[in-house]
Amino acid sequence: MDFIKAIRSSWESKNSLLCVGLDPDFNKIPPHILKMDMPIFQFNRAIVDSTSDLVCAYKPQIAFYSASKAEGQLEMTIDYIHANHPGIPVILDAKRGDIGSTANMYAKEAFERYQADAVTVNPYMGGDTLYPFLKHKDKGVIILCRTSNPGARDIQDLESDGEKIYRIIAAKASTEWNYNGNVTLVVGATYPDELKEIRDLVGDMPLLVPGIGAQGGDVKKAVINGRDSKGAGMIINSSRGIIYASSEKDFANAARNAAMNLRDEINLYRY
Ligand code: OMP
Repeated sequence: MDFIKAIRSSWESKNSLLCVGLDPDFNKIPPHILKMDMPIFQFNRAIVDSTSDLVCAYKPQIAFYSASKAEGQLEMTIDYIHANHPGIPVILDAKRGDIGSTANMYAKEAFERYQADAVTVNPYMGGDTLYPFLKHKDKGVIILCRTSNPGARDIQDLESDGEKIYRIIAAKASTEWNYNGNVTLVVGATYPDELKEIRDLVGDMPLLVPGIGAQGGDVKKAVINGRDSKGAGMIINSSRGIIYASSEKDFANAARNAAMNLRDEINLYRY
């Protein structure tokens, strides 16, 4: 699967910019699922089966698996999505970044072990740490640019030669790092003004936009400021707001309703 092509085709065929984040937490998974074998996989499978027609992508966050020694269930989840819902890209959220030889192993982990279609990476260590990911032409490399958290300003707003760091990252990501056309940027929905600025800087490049739902980002502002020239261009993630819509037996159906509502709300502001 070519990630950028797959995401563009997903936006169109599904009429959805919604990405559901698969961040399974033992404290929030319904009790009847916790009693099963491989509860994380069972939980994810139910969420995926109930939302697959509503999403453009899924995004598992690796710490929710490795913290519970459940990497095997992460592999199973990604295999399951590819086998049963072909065409939906899976973004492995790992926020990797290290010297080249180590980054090669991180790329192998994401793309060979987990068979992810895209991975999130941290550009703090510079271009040479990104090339081991960027060289995989058919894989998406999703670079942190303006993150959704309150402390995003601490470093990303610092200036070099009068230009803010997140603007420098956006400029580099859309030119020298995008030589294979496989780059996407992370921009938090919690910073709608910066979303607009970054959209203006990078043209129609896809943006991964977390921060909707539990982090309180405003859907209307995010879509109006972040949409591309075709009313798409955004992979809008919600994790807790969808997957924990209910902690009872009806959790999968509740997740479906939450996903449908958010997809429809996003679509109100695309054009
Ligand atoms: P919810 O707040 O539950 O929707 O989850 C947000 C998800 O997006 C989590 O998996 C975060 O790790 C991730 N995320 C952010 O929240 N902010 C960012 O700036 C970047 C990410 C990410 O790279 O996905």
